Amino acid sequence: MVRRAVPAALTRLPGRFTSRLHDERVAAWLGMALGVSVLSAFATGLVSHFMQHPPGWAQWPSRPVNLYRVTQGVHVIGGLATVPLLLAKLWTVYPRLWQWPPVRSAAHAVRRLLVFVLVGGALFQFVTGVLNIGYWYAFPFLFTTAHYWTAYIVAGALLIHAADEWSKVRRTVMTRPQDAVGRRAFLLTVAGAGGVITAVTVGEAFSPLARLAVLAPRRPGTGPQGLPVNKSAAAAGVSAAARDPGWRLTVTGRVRRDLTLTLDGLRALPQHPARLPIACVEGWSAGADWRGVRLRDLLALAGAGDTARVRVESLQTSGLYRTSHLDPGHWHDPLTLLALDLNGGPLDLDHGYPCRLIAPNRPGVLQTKWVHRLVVL
Ligand code: HEM
Ligand SMILES: Nc1nc2c(c(=O)[nH]1)N[C@H]1C(S)=C(S)[C@@H](COP(=O)(O)O)O[C@H]1N2
Ligand SMILES: [Mo]
Repeated sequence: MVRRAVPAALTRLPGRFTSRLHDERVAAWLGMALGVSVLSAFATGLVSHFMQHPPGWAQWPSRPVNLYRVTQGVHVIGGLATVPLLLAKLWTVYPRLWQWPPVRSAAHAVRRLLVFVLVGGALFQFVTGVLNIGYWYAFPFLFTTAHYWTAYIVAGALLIHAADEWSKVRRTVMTRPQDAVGRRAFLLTVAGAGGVITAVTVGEAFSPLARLAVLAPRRPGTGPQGLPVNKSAAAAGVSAAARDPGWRLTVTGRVRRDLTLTLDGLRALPQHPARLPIACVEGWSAGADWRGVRLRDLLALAGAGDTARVRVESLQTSGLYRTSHLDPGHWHDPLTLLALDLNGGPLDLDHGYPCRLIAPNRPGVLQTKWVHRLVVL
């Protein structure tokens, strides 16, 4: 059988829209690129979710040290770079919104509904994601919960949509276009816009490009001790309690002996260095030199069981991130510290003075600051 090239006129979307870029071929290329980037957002998003909410039967490894830094950087920076693709795709296909008659059959109705779910869900993910990293909590629902559940809807609708359109995609990408309507220039412009967004944000995670990161809300190298701060001591309401000379660290729960240590007492224990990043869920990250007491040394002193989990509690009395949990794999890691020093000096109040948790391969939200109690579970 001879494969016939499809005449350009047939591949164009119907309607009174004059630009010849409202075209099946453009839609197919953009769709493929979007498919890859949305599915990688889905995968990296799930990593972030299950790191913060371990399912019980699986523990997240503490190595490689920078894994979460990379997956979340890909999620957020890749997501931002995808915005021009999404807008271009919607512009390319929007004439179809006005197709007439709006519904031709039951199957057609289901198809259209699926596309509405896909478009609505994708816009929702991008808009909430961007507002969240911009610290603009304009929505009345909890960002993570809504963003998490919508992700399944988008991923599911995307897979069905891709299967449904696959024959068109194959036809258009495997034939040579007969006309020249500037598709290539259009697609290159869209890709270029994604590239520019990447260039001006990637420095929030990749320090050598920090100075270029003009669009990033947080940048490595800025902030006290050269490290950005998300929540300051004042905002967390802990300034007085953290500076109080009466501050003690207690280790309690399922231990053989409770420990109570002063700051000098903690400093008298063996101190170890660790080069580890803060890798915020919002995509920015920065490496730093920490120094402090290994968590496993403290827990051994208290006589905690090897397979115990540990709850790390902050002086902060309210807020989502006042506590975090450590699995055995994480607290046994020699790089997991109760840090007292950062980049060569005592921790700044905003970085968690008198002491804070720092552990490898872990989201920033779990690196609890202003620690005052460890509870062995
Ligand atoms: C510009 C685009 C996007 C940005 C800026 C963005 C941003 C974020 C941020 C900041 C988080 C961390 C939330 C937290 O743990 O506090 C997150 C988590 C997540 N994202 Fe996105 N996102 C985007 C697009 C997407 C897309 C397209 C999908 C999937 C189709 C997706 C799926 C997820 C999932 C599943 C999580 C985990 C939520 C959880 O921890 O429960 N995201 N995203
Ligand atoms: N007690 C407490 N610890 C916390 C937070 C918080 O709000 N309260 N914020 C977390 C978040 S979101 C991040 S990204 C890191 C940032 O640490 P840094 O300010 O030292 O860079 O601290 C984490 N530790
Ligand atoms: Mo964070």
